[in-house]
Amino acid sequence: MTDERQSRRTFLLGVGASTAALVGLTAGQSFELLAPFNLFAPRVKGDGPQMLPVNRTAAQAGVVDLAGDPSWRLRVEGARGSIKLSREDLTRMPQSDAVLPIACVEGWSTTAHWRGVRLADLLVLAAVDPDRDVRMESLQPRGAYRTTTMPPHYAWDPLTLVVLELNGQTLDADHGYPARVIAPGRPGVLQTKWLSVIREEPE
Ligand SMILES: Nc1nc2c(c(=O)[nH]1)N[C@H]1C(S)=C(S)[C@@H](COP(=O)(O)O)O[C@H]1N2
Ligand SMILES: [Mo]
Repeated sequence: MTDERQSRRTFLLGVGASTAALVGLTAGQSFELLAPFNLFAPRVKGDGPQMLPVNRTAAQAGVVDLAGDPSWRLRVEGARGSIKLSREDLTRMPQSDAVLPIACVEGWSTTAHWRGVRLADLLVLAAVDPDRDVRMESLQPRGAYRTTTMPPHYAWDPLTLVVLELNGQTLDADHGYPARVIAPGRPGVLQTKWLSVIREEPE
């Protein structure tokens, strides 16, 4: 690698973009080098808070007050009962990392470093049936993307996270604070932000 390329990559990864770990995780991925030449993309890596484009902001979704409310709880419902977890409860659980893209149909895809609680761990806590679909609901009062239904294959994937941190920082309001989902191999539209309820779908 030439010095010029090396410095460009270092620049792209961002001065405040934390950690040697992130550099290590993304090293060798060609999109880092191609991004600056993709002049016609509506959004490119680096746009938006935490180096990730925003599809719909918290204000546009009408969730600013609910998302910032300290009495927020994530409800996880199984057939036999439900649990409620504060953000602090979630941060005290074992945390996992995943490097996964958001791929939006609007024409951008950006890989990011996600950290949070494995969805599978929450499903176990609420005794969710591993054969059932899982439904995620957002704090967002209306709009096509406020809920998603996730088949068990994705829900129990160890890389599927209820995300609390993005690129080394507390998840930004526009990216889904207090918590959002990220799952491998799902279109961006299904990566629900501002989670409120996760529940086992009835038969
Ligand atoms: N609640 C909610 N979640 C949502 C959306 C939304 O409008 N509302 N947009 C989706 C779409 S289309 C995309 S591409 C991703 C974008 O996530 P980001 O804004 O954090 O990059 O969020 C998804 N999750
Ligand atoms: Mo999207």
